[in-house]
Amino acid sequence: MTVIRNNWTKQEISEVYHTPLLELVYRAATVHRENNEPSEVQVSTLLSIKTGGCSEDCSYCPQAARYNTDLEVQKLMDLEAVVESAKEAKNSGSSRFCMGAAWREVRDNKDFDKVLEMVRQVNGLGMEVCCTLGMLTEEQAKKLADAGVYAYNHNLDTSEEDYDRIISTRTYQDRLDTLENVRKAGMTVCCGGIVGLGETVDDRISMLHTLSSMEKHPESVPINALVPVEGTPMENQDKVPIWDMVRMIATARIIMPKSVVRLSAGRTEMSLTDQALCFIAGANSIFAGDKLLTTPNPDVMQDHEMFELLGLKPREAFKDEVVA
Ligand code: SAM
Ligand code: DTB
Ligand code: SF4
Repeated sequence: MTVIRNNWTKQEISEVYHTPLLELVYRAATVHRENNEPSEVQVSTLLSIKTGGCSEDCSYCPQAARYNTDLEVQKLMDLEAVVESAKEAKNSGSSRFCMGAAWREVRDNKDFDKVLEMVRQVNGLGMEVCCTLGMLTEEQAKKLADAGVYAYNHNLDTSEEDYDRIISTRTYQDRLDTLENVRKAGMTVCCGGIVGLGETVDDRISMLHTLSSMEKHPESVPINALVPVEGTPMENQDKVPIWDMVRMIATARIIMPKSVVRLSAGRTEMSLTDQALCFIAGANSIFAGDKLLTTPNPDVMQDHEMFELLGLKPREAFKDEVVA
């Protein structure tokens, strides 16, 4: 049985990351088989419940108010429309429903109360409810947990050293504090980052080091390939080579053997073969649905066909209730 370690050094992670590619994939696939059911893939659907107009300056994000992106700002959605959307997601095979808001942080107001009601109702459908609403206080985290939030997504995005280049309106420590509040409230943690922001390989290793050094590994680790959006400072970034995604996923799988590693944003730019390689390397989750938050994602039928072709099956909800 694989031992779960929280003391991986940067040097060790770097050695894993730089292993010759096929050897790395083989090793990750082995760790994956020892710790997870390799044909099971967790399927999550995202919904942007409040879109655009965000005060932050995250340089990759189409929802930041300060960038001139072609995005229609929308106020918080109505409860009924959100529940309807969750039902559709469930019917198309998703076990997790993730509600995202373009907020810097949660404020204690009517909108938050409305989100809490959304959480209660989606939870009532028997889905794992996930939220990503920005920074949280301990009290707000508790309220979300009490309403039935199963997972909270809050990404590190890049390394601590690289953070200021990407975002200036909050600190890395702010991020870690929210993650701590999420843990204290008893929600599971969904935390990962983005590849393709112009970071160095050392930044990637440093981010993986922060994740794997957490007292408890995040239950979900989303690995996003940057979706370059016109109008953002990252609009001209080169496409992430598939080999970099494979290395990130394989390394995450080896150092966090039991976490769900999500092949997140960027799948529209990947072939089925590319995605298959990511699943072999230990990815065991995707976002399904024609849209991520604001950018396109492969359509549901295409993903059904991919699952059929590769012999993958969607994982049922709450399978990991007992986390090691
Ligand atoms: N506002 C909240 C926050 O920042 O935590 C929640 C929503 S925010 C859009 C969630 C995450 O989406 C970001 O942390 C980032 O990792 C990811 N993301 C945003 N724009 C992206 C892009 N263009 N490409 C890839 N990932 C992106
Ligand atoms: C995560 O790691 N990726 C998702 C989710 N968590 C919230 C968001 C991806 C967003 C991609 C850009 C967009 O669609 O706006
Ligand atoms: Fe706002 Fe989140 Fe986008 Fe940053 S990533 S600009 S906090 S919506």
